[in-house]
Amino acid sequence: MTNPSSPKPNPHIERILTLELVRVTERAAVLAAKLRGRGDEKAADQAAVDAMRRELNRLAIDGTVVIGEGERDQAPMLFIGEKVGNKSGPKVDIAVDPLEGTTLCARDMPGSIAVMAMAEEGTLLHAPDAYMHKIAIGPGHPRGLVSLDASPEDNLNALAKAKGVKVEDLTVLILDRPRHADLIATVRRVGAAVRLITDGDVMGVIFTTMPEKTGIDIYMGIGAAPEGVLAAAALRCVGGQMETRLILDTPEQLERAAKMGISDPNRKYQIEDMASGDVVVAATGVTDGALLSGVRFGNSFIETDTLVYRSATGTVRRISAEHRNFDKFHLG
Ligand code: VTB
Ligand code: MG
Ligand code: MG
Repeated sequence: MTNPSSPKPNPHIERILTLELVRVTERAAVLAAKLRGRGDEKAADQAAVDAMRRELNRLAIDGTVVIGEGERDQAPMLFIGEKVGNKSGPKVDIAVDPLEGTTLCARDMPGSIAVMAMAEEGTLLHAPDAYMHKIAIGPGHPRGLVSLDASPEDNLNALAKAKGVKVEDLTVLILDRPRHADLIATVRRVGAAVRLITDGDVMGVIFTTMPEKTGIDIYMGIGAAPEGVLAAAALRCVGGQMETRLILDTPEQLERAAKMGISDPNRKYQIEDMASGDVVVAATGVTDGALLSGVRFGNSFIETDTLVYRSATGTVRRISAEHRNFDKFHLG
């Protein structure tokens, strides 16, 4: 018999928190967007961090930042290990990138977002601030169709076959970095197209989940590890595939990673190794992008555009909001 006075805790992160997450990324996005195109990455980032922290601390959660702005000494706010929330709710892990694509925002270029994930305690990979090999595709394909251990050529052939198209019809998203020169040349030699982005690979990975809207079939290359976990959490909600491997090549990096619980530096991570539990992810556009519009400042209201993912049900919601109470944004 169940005792009605002591209900079992809900195994899923309470549904109501999904909308709370949206509020958090909306506020961060609005504050960052105020500083779009001003050439000041730091100011925009700081505005987003302040807003996100302020909103997080209002939530009925007992949260711990596991992916944040860095370690306590370098990051005054939203540092790894920082407690957030008003402690009256479930114990959760929090992963944040208050302004993903600071340079995009400072230059008012497409693709910057405010993004966060909230998960059951202990279920998000504590990724060190290091680089990571990443490969990702959207849902609807057999597990292992593409892999970090296969050559780009084999991966592209396998994906083309699975999609019933020619390799020439595929577009690969890659961060525009000198380290990717060989990869880019290989992809083009094999026949696929390459779309380069200057920053913002959380959204870049998410692009693979909606190829009909974004034109992106697969993400490849090396990006930051914290961003990898945020993207993995979103992909997990819709059944996308992603493999990653950390790049830890200095003794300091290895030591740091060990401190964060990473015993095998060469381990290949699947999505479930990065986000294993119940997770909710929200991303709000700061500047315009293929999937999210940037913040619009009108005379009577501010508009935001958010995607919010929930693993428990696989639901993706797009929340377009008109905000009329400007006071809550502390726009100054
Ligand atoms: C990416 C991207 C980020 O860093 O992870 C990238 O998502 C990788 O690092 O927006 P480098 O810039 O050092 O190559 C960003 O571009 C910046 O955080
Ligand atoms: Mg950031
Ligand atoms: Mg970032």
